[in-house]
Amino acid sequence: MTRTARLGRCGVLVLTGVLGAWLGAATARAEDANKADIEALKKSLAKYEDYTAAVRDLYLSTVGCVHYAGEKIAGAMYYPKGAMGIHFVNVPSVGKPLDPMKPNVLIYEPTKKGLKLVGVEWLVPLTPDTKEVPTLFGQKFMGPMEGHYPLIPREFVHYDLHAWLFRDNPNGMFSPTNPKVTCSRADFPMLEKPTKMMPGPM
Ligand SMILES: [Cu+2]
Repeated sequence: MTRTARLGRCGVLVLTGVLGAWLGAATARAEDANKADIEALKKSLAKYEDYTAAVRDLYLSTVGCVHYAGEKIAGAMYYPKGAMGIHFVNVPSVGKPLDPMKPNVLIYEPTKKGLKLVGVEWLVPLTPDTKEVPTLFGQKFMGPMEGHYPLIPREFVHYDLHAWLFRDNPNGMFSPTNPKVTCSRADFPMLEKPTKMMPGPM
């Protein structure tokens, strides 16, 4: 190897190292920013620990406590075994621009002590104007998929993102189901089939 070639390779290695460190720092900064945003969001939603406050703000119960068996079906979403709980949907906000501080759905788990706020969800309908997959807190939404029948019409093709802000999830904060949440105390448990995926924007 000539001296210049050796120096050149060395230079590339140094450059790669510098770029790597810079990208690493940028990622860490983005993660910190997301963490701060998530903390702010949790604070602003704490009032909904009382579900009647949620109802007054038009987050209305969809009654069924949704859970999944963890089956894998070709062409359908994969939901790890676990529950989503009872969705309280704020219908007027669905289809409006995505607001990280105002999730479209609050999720409650029926417990011995009543309904416990465990998570939130954002819904983005698929429209002819959709150019790309929505993201929030550095997370890509799941979908597009059909509406979650029978509580939501199949025609409601959408993307969604769950965040388990108020209950640890061993599968990660943004996993769609939470194995630590259960519908065993629900009056209306609803075992749902994985939702069918739909074609998205090119
Ligand atoms: Cu959900």
